[in-house]
Amino acid sequence: MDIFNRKGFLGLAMLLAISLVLAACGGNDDGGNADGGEGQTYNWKFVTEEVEGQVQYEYAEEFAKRMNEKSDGQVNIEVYEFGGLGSEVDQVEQLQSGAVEMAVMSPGFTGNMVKEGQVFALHFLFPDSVETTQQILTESEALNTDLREKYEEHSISPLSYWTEGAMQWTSSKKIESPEDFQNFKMRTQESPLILESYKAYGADPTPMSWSELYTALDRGTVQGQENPIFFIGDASFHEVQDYMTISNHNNYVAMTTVNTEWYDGLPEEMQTMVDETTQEMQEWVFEEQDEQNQKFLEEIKNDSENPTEVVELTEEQRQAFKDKAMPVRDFYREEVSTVDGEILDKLQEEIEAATE
Ligand code: 6CS
Repeated sequence: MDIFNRKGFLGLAMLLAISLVLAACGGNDDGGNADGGEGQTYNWKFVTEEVEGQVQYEYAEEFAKRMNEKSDGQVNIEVYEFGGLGSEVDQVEQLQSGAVEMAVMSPGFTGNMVKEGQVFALHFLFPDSVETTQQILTESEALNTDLREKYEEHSISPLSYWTEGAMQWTSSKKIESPEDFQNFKMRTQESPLILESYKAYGADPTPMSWSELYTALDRGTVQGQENPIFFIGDASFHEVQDYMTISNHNNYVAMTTVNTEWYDGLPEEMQTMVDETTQEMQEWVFEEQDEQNQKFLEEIKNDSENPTEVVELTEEQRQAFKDKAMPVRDFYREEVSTVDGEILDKLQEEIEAATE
């Protein structure tokens, strides 16, 4: 499914959709925080960084369905798939301005603003078990209290953090050791620390929106990228790559976010309903990503028209990457963090406690 190859069409669709949304925002809408009386209806916009069928989009649809049912039809959430409202970074701005009330957001697109949020860029920080990672993301005080406060300084409230699965590398040449990354043109998201993590392996990282990635891989503008398996398969990146290294070097973390001022102004019962639904969705999204990641691994392996060699790393090979990745944590503490690495320290303690 390579919808983003049709760039001209996408650009036009983006402009049209942005104008429609902005027009809607200009009206006297019942976006949410009126008095909350009987009969009050709520129409919210929920934007995602993925398209129909992919985990974030399906998450938002399920969230919308549950809120509508619980509120007996009072809450109507319109879900926007990626592309309709601009780039991932445009979407961050739309949430901050209140043009949309809710967004699934990846910390990889907020790193220039919320420095601490770059903690998710650190390789080999979370445990190998995706299930334990999800448990940590759900329960962590470092993330759900301390990091949340950092985001709220920018009008973004992360109500939850969840994994879309372990990330793997796809590439046009075989990647088995940090040496294979020498001068390798790697596509990444925007956060400076993601770039730093790849520079630590010797690679030459380039930030880019995923809407341009298929074409960039196809043309060799970049030689590789990282993502969970479901995303690699659904976006067809494997069609234009020769290898997929099962590196499990990091988990893809997404956040369910709301505009802080809008959320604070919601009637109490609506806020509670949003919070409860967000918590319920943690289990739902774990199952969803797990199912999709397993399904697409089989599809990629069985796609004989577009063969991809799946490279399994030995523990020794993974260790070589870990050795290069560890100094990036000091870089985070000393050069990135505004609180001397306190959030990372606390998170590491929580990870240790969860994996003991
Ligand atoms: O690689 C990316 O940028 C995209 N990957 C995922 C799994 N979700 C959305 C994001 O923009």
